[in-house]
Amino acid sequence: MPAPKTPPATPAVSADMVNGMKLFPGYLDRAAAASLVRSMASLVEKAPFVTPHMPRTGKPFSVRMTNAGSHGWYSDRQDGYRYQPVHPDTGAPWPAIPAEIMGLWQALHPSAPLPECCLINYYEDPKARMGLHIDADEADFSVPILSISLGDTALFRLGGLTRGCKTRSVKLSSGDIVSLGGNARRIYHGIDRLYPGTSTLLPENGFPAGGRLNITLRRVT
Ligand code: MD3
Ligand code: FE
Repeated sequence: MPAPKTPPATPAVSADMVNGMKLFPGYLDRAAAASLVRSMASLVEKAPFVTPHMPRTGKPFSVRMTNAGSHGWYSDRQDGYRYQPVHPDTGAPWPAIPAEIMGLWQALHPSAPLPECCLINYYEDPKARMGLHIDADEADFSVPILSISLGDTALFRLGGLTRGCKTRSVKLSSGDIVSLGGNARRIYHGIDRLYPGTSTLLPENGFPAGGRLNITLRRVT
């Protein structure tokens, strides 16, 4: 998939929604999105999806996850949220971040240090969701996060810097990319629900029909 070499002068629609959140609706066309799904399918052969669990309570996430890169995010009851260099079940280092994904980072975040984590969230269950949280396990909040949505549309909720802040909702569809820098990097956010049947991107190479993949790229250290 040929990623653009330079950031688009005028992003598809970039609304600077909250300070530092830029949405690029439909940044990936169908062919580019399908290519990413295929590269996720081959990654999952080396690093199968795992179910994270909440610290202390041990409640399972409804979303399954895997990673690429030197630092993979995981959580279990015993040791809680963390980045670790190896897959929790296989003990093998996470696979390298695919070149086409690195290309998207370089196109959209040209002056940022390279990402060390490519976290893949798989919403296979149509009821899968992700509660309101902040991403706080990274050392440097000045580096933006990049998020790529593939498959069924999801309802993304964004709040403010504290849990009690007002929230608003945005739908994220297949091929949409969101960059989260500045204040947006620190906001509460989550996925309230999926809209099953809104995308025909899946099935594709090894993935069953339906569901949603979200890829986030992060600098960890
Ligand atoms: C705002 N993932 O993996 S992507 C996550 O769709 C996560 O799977 C959601 O929240 C998903 O942590 C939302 C958009 C996103 C990603 C990271 C953020 C928004 C963010 C980090 C800080 C602020
Ligand atoms: Fe998050």
